[in-house]
Amino acid sequence: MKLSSVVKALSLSVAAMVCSSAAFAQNSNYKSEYKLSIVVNTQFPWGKGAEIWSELVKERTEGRINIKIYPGTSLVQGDQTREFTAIRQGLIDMAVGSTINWSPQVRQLNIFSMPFLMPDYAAVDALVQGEVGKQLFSLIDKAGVVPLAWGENGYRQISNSKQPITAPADMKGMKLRVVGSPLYIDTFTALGANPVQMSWADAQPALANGAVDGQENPLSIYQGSKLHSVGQKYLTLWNYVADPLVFVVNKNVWNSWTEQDREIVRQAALDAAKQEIEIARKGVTPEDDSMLKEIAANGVEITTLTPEQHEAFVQATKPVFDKWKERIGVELVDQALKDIENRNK
Ligand code: X2X
Repeated sequence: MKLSSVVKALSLSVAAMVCSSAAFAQNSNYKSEYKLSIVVNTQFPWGKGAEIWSELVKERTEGRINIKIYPGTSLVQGDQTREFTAIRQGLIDMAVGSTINWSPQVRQLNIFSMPFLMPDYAAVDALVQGEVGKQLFSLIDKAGVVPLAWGENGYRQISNSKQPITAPADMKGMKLRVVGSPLYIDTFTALGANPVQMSWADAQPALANGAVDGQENPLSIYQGSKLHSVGQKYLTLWNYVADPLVFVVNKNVWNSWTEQDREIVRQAALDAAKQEIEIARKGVTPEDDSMLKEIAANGVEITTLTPEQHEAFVQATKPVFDKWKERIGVELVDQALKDIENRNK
């Protein structure tokens, strides 16, 4: 063997050793299981989205990435407002989370909770798929969490155990459970109600024992949680806000994966989110009102607002909209308004 070939053979085998040890290091960085957090369980569209994502990832990575779902935000003892911080810190590896629950840490996510900003699904789509969605993803990323896809919890409708709501006056003094952003306290205070912030875990017993009179949530959550059985007999469809979901991964976990696996996880999130949105929109529209029919069949009185009644709620919450426009960022909200205006063009 010539010296040059010996050197070549030697360097090739050294290169091979370096490569395989790098591959080994990479694989040994992989955890045997990744913890994925969600608020509700896998019977809900939200949870189904997480389940589809997990299954696609397992299948497409041939088991290299194994996801275990933790419903009930159990990794933060049910306190969903601490979920984002726990993802950032690595206590949670992955999540499909609501923009509402993460808005204490990323205040711009409050944009979806601006009262009566988004009149229809086309408006929601225009925001998440457009410039606003892009900016929000960049803010989530800057906060240390890798965002991959937009899903949907849905339009949040109001229910209560006292009486039909057709005007703000009907809500006077009503004790209503709201989610963990102060924007909701402002909105319901402006409407004359008495809002109390609590986690979803605490809300269900509070509804059952009458500590609170009502709540607001998408119909899939209302129905899946059987809220008619805890006295929530009056339901008003007012489409005042909708909360998108975000499919995310902790940044260190993300960086520990090979580029190929990152691409698989991202594509799986996009595919799962698309399916999840379809599931979330089933049965709750005038074209397909099967879930509304099921709810009515349980003896629930469903109220749909006339345009005039709707306008009274918009006017009553206008000062809240203006106050939060400043807090969220005038530019971002103006971008949203522009995109909504142009949504059907
Ligand atoms: O707590 C709620 O109301 C829920 C389940 O919709 C969210 O996590 C935002």
